[in-house]
Amino acid sequence: TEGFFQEQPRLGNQYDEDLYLQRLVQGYLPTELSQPSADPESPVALFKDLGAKTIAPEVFRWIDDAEKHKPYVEELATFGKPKGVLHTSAGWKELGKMAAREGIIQTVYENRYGPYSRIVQFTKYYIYCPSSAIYTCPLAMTDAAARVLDLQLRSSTLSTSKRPVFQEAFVKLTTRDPATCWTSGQWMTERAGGSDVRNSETTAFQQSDGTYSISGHKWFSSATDSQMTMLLARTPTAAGLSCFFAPLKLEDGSWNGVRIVRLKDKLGTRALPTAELELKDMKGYLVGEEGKGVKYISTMLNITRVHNAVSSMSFWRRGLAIAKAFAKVRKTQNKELWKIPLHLNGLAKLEVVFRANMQLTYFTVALLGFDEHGMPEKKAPWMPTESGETGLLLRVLTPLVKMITAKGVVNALAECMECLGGVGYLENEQELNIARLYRDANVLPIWEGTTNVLSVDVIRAFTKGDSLAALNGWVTRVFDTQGHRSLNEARAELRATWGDIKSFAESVSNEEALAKCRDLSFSIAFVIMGSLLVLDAD
Ligand code: MFK
Ligand code: FAD
Repeated sequence: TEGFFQEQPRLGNQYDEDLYLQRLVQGYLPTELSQPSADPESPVALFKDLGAKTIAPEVFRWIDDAEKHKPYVEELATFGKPKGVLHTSAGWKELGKMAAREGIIQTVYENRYGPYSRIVQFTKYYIYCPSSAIYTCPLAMTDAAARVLDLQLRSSTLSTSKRPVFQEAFVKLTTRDPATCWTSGQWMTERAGGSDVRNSETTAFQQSDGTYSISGHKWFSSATDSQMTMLLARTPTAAGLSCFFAPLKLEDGSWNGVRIVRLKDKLGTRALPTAELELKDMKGYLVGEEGKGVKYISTMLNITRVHNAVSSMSFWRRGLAIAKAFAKVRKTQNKELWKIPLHLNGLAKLEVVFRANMQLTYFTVALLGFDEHGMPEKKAPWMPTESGETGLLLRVLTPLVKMITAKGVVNALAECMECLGGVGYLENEQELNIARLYRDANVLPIWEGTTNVLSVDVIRAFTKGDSLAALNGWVTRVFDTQGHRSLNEARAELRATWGDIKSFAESVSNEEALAKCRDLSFSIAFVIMGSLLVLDAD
């Protein structure tokens, strides 16, 4: 009780403190949406409000509860009857209700901000995410499932029997009412493979009423407390896998042919009920065309991969926020840490790389919004010229941004931990707990496609479409923009690097490209980041 006690570092409002986020909001939203306004529903007012809520003591208590009370399965009833009830913590549930109330996903589907809906939504998601105990995992899949169902509902070929089923699910995935809202799972991975799902063993047989009976084994299911899922299974009449929608529970509340074999014991994401599942006669509904399941589920993947990128950036930012708060109060050699150039240099380097990654992330998020909601009328220099270009750029940016931000955040959080010295390695109060963020961040490069798999996807985007040509068009336009003279050297360097990358990508055999695609993808990502930073500096 005596002697020296370190002054407590404190986090401030997570929007007000995040100067680079504010710059991106100014840069990627039009003036009418990016200005502070008295309207409490204006984007900036919403960001500020969430910036305060996300660090409220009760939110940290919910995270703590969610982390300390891991999910468990009550296998049997008192007299031995199989029960299989999945229990999650009160804190986890509260974090989910908060997400619904704040419209962390719903904002996109409410479409108040037109082409900019994704920027507004993902800014909210970014502010909420580091305080979510990774509730953002089910939220990501909820968003992606809503998108798949929305596209199905817009299709004139959707059968009249499936329409009300998909409509009900879509409404529940997109409502803000915490009492009735749903989340969704996404089941692809099986024992035979997660990156390559071609040897999947789950089967689906059509029933007389048009629905399917699905049986098999799913090796990883993260959102096991969700009300529905999208999954892949094999039908007897198609070579490729098919995609299905299935509720997890039947109307009487019993499982829809699902048995939790076990919950996974994981390094992190402790609050998330990741399970291994056995399916027996699960009732499902075919999504889209039979045998084209990978294509339909790719729509999901392309949304969840953007979520993964924004999650990475939000963890990175929280790590930096904690490291900076600490540097303000911790003294060594009788000076606050931030006044020591060596320590400050370390923080500055982390901040610069963070900013480059944020640019790539916001660019991708903006294009996703344009792809879904249409191109804005007013053009800015970073924007594609038309929707075709947007789609092609987005196709290649999505795997790129997921892989590079996920790799970056793991390293960045290790650095942020070290910035706190020994305390960085401890399980601190949640406000300062980099350990939780670090544990959770390590899954970000693995799920939703590993780094290798995503770099193979970059090559797929190049060989199966015109993404390389579109990228070349965009990059060349940026280099040709007449900007500030002081940036000409950076432009010339980027142009030369891009020239090398492009001629390599165009000249190599597919086999050689596949062997080298990881380095190639990182180089491409660096050029795009550099180009965006130059545009921003102009
Ligand atoms: C908090 C953070 C948020 C995230 C939370 C997530 C929680 C965790 C959830 C999971 O981890 S879910 C499981 C995630 N699993 C993966 O990401 C799988 C990784 N593997 C791949 O991505 C493979 O590339 C893939 C399984 C898609 C490859 O399968 P195939 O059977 O070899 O696909 P193929 O034959 O190359 O392509 C089939 C069709 O899909 C083609 O179209 P066509 O039929 O028209 O020719 C492809 O062009 C198309 N396709 C494949 N990938 C695509 C795509 N289309 C668009 N975008 C893509 N990314
Ligand atoms: P493998 O595919 O066997 O990969 C092993 C190694 O081989 C990796 O390093 C990979 O990069 C490399 N590799 C694979 N293919 C290639 C290639 N073509 N070229 C070069 N290298 C290659 N899945 C779901 O479906 N739903 C979920 O909800 C879900 N939740 C998860 C939650 C957690 C916490 C975790 C850890 C995983 C979850 N997964 C989920 C599974 C996850 O998506 C897979 O683990 C991941 O896609 C990798 O698949 P795999 O484990 O089969 O590894």
